[in-house]
Amino acid sequence: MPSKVEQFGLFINGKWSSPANAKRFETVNPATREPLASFVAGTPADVDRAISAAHAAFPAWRDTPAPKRGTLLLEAARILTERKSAVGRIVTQEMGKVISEGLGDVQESIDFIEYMAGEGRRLVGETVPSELRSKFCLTVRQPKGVVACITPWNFPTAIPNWKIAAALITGNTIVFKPASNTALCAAQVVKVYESAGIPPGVLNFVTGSGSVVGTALVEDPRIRTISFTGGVETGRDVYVRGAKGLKMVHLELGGKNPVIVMDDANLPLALDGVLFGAFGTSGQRCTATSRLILHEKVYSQFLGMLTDRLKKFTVGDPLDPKTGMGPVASADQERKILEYIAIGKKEAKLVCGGEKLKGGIYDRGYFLAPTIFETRHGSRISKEEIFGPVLSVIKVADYAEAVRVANDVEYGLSSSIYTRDVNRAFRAIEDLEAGITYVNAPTIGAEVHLPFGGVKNTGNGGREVGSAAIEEFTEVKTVFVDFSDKLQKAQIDSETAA
Ligand code: UN1
Repeated sequence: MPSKVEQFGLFINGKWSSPANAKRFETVNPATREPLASFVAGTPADVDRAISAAHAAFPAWRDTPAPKRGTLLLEAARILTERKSAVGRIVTQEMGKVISEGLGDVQESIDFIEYMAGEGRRLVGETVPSELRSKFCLTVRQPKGVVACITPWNFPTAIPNWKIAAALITGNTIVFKPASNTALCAAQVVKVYESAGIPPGVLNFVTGSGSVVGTALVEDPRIRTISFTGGVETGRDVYVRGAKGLKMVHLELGGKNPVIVMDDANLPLALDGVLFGAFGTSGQRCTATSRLILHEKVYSQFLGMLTDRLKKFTVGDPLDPKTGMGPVASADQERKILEYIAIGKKEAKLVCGGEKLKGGIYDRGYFLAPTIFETRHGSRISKEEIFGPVLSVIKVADYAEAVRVANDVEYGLSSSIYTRDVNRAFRAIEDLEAGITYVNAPTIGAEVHLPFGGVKNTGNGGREVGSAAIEEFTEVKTVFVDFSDKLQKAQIDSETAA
């Protein structure tokens, strides 16, 4: 039966079109299970056409002055600002995060596009003295060529824009493959750049599965850089495949982010932070607070405060501004999280939640109760990434134990400490093994003009957004200009250059 939802094609070389006899898939509202839009399940041939278009568009885009590329980005930011409420609503409908966060996702996109537009007038290199006379030494930044941006569903406009805006300002052309379950959000991103006047072939959009579209992209020799955000297993596979072609692979993967609440913390402040960090976006942020490491002196008191507040916490329609938490993003997510909850029930003490919600609107969507376990460090739920609204609470005797527990996981993305002791706060900044540390704030909410990324299995050492975005998408060229009109030999003539 033909579906009534809007049918999207692929966006290749400046045109939306559907290949003949294309297989299709639909995205679904996780709060209602209603279909939202239909997309092409791309094939290796589609990927090939997209890469060819990007390849052909590259020389002219590379040679467009960066400030002019910046003007296009500013226009994209302006258009997205105009569309903010409509796109924010689509984010909430397709991904399930509450509407304030859906709008926040779009605002994060706008902020970053504007920031990158300004980079068009910077893209700074280095200028350093030469060891010889009449000689300049400097560096310039050049684009990498055709880049692949492979993005997740949890920040379905922001993370695509983190990659696209940075790749564009630096002069690269792009093939963009979004997560399948938030393809409508991704299509909104593409439409913004289309409306801003992006030249044909500079940004291409291919929907479809990771195993087909993702693999074809990662293995094509014309792609020199891959920027991937997603799960650890897929990330490792992308890295290995990319390595064979000696590609640069940027990875942003999982987290098991701790909040440490010390005995001298402002407890009401910490309570707000832990709730937002653990249950914002239904816990489906790479930066979500999944571990609460509580000092024993405030353990019972704080746990009591947390459970009291959770009784008033509303789970429901994410479009209703009063809702605290929406559904999880998909049936697949619901299944995986429930599996972890079952593990938790065996190895830990359930404090609250721990179930799929039933009755009324809950029966139509993927609604889980916000869940808290008291557990010991070392249990599976305290160490493995769950990516859902599940918080593990771990009791510690002192700061040293808190840091030991915080660091003893395979990930290192975000981290936080609540304390009023300034020395301890700075000590924690040094001690916590993570790419991001917050003091007296939750583990979520990074701003886009600072680098984002993590240590250990969170990635392979790269950072994105902030100034790091420029590193991600450029090659550095070192330039020596000798205006002495004679052969000067570095290392050899330099001793006598005086
Ligand atoms: C993510 O979870 O993958 O810092 C991104 C934050 C957001 C971005 C999260 N600005 O929570």
